[in-house]
Amino acid sequence: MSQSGFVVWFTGLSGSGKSTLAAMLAGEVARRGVHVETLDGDEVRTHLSKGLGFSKEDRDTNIRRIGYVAKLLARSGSCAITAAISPYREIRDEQRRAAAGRFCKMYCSCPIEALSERDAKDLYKKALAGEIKNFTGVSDPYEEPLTPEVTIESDKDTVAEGVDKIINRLKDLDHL
Ligand code: ADX
Repeated sequence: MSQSGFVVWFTGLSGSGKSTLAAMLAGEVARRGVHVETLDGDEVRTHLSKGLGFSKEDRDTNIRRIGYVAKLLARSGSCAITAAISPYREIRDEQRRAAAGRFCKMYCSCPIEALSERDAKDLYKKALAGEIKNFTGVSDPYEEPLTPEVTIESDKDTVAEGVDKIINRLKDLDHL
């Protein structure tokens, strides 16, 4: 097992399982004796990124802040898990470069139809009705990752299967 820290970066649409997987993964990583911190999108927006909206500019600022903190955590030996939509490829790639390669991208892939059906927070319903503007996947872009380390198919994989896939990949990459 490598001694240095690393970033596990989740990306995917709202409701695609990022936060759930991140929380489960954090438990598994901690169980292996590695210090872990999680930067969850919804939570970050209540303090570190309080006041930011969902324009491209604000989203980029949000992602750069998350990436900056994650990089510092990884540098000091932690596993930093992030779970924000992070819809833009260029900014995600910028965060990968900043983490000097110690960066693993997890893509939570889920068809928009499945997300709209589940829609626990009624966000897709409101977005489709035009009540929420610039909603990712409905009226705002989501750029799929081209080379994620792991793709979790959130409408097919169980949470346990998703976490297993991630843990195995992190072991292959010598992070765990
Ligand atoms: S990101 O684009 O900047 O990475 P982030 O993950 O922080 O997004 O926040 C996404 C969460 O904010 C969603 O899960 C949803 O609950 C809420 N939200 C509110 N408005 C929007 C919107 N226009 N687009 C996407 N998510 C939104």
